Amino acid sequence: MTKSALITGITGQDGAYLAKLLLGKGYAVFGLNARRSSDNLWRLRELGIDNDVQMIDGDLADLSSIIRAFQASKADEVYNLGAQSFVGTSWTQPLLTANVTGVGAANVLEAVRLVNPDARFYQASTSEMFGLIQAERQNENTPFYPRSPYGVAKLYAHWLTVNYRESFKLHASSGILFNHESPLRGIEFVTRKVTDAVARIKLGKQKELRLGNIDAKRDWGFAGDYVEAMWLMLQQDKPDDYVIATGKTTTVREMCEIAFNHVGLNINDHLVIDPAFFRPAEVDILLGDPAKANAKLGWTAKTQLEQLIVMMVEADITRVSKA
Ligand code: NAP
Ligand code: F7E
Repeated sequence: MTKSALITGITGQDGAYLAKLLLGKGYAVFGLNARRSSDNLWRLRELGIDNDVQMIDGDLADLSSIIRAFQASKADEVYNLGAQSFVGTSWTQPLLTANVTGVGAANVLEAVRLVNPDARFYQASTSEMFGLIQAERQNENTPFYPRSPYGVAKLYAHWLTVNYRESFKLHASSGILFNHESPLRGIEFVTRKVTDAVARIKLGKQKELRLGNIDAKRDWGFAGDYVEAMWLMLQQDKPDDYVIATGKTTTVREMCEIAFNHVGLNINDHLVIDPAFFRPAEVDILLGDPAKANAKLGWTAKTQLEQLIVMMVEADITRVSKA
C-alpha cells in the first residue's frame, strides 16, 4: 500500500527536501499551501518535484482548512514544518508568530486527534528553545530558556506535542533540530545572506556585507541530512523527542571566513558590523548532543560545515551569474 504524507511548510527549505525524500520512498506527498500573491514554489522547482507533490489550500491559522487538507490527503504521516521561522521577525510580529508557529501546531494536532488519531505526527521543534543555555551541550534533558518570541511559541508547540502524546496516546514526536542550512535556505538567515553576498561581491555586483553579532556560535548542519531524521522518528514503534545536531559549534565569523576564503576574498575588505542586525536578546551559543538520535535512530550528520558552505557559495554563484 502506498503511504501518504501531509507536509505543512512544504514550500520552505525543509519541506522541499522532505518532500523529495518521501517521494523517493514511494509516498504520495501532499502539501498544505498557504495562499500567497506571488510564486512560492521555487524550491520545489529547483529540486524538480513541483509537479510530483499535490498542493492543498490551507493556512496554519485556520483549523478547518487543516482538517479539510488532512481528510483529502488521507495522510498516514503528518509533518508540521510550517512556521513564521525567522527569529528576528518574531520581535516585530510576536502575535503572528504565536498564532502560526505556536497555535498552528495546536491546530494540526487537533486535526489529527479529530480526524485520524492513528496518523503519526512530527513537530518541528528547535534548539532556539534552549536559548540562554542551561548546559554546555544541550540534549533532550536540558532545561529550556527561550530568548525570542519565536522560541517561546515553539516551546508551546513542543510541550503541546508532548502533552497530546501523553493525553491522547498520539504517535507524536518532536525533533529538536539545531540550525540546518542548504542552497534552499531563505536569504534572511545568516549563512545564506553570507553566501549570496560572497557570490555578488565575487561577481562585482556588491561591495560590502553588513552583519550583526558575528561572535554568536551555532551548531550548523545540512538540511538534506536533517529531514532523514524527521522520517526516521515517525518509523519508530514509539513516539519520542530527539535532538538533531552535528555536535560541533562555530562562530558566525568563522562561517563567513569559509565562504570568503573559498572564492579567494579577504573578509576584512568587505565585512561591516551594523547595529541594525543585533537582536534585542541573543542566543550566544548552541551546541547539540545528538547521542540519543545516533543510538536509537542510527542517525548522524553526514555533511561537514565547510562542505555545506562551499555548496551554498557555488549555488549562489550559479544563481547570481544567471540573473
Ligand atoms: P522556512 O524555510 O521558513 O519555511 C517555512 C514554511 O512555513 C514555508 O513553507 C511557509 O510558506 C510556511 N508557512 C508560513 N506561514 C504559514 C501559514 N500561516 N500557514 C501555512 N504555512 C505557512 O523554514 P525551514 O527552515 O524550512 O524550517 C522548517 C521548520 O523547522 C519550521 O517550523 C522552523 O521553525 C523549524 N526549524 C528550522 C530550523 C532550521 O535551522 N532551518 C531549525 C529548527 C527548527 P511560504 O513559503 O508560502 O512562506
Ligand atoms: O542567525 C547572527 C544572529 O537568523 C544565526 C532559524 O532557522 O535556526 C534559525 O535561527 C546567528 C544569530 O538563525 C546576522 O544574531 C549576525 O546569532 O541564521 P539566523 P537563528 O536565529 O539561529 C533556529 C534553530 C531556528 O529554529 C530558526 O527557525 O547569526 N547574525 N548577523 C545574523 N543573523 C542574521 N539572520 N542576519 C545577520 O545579519
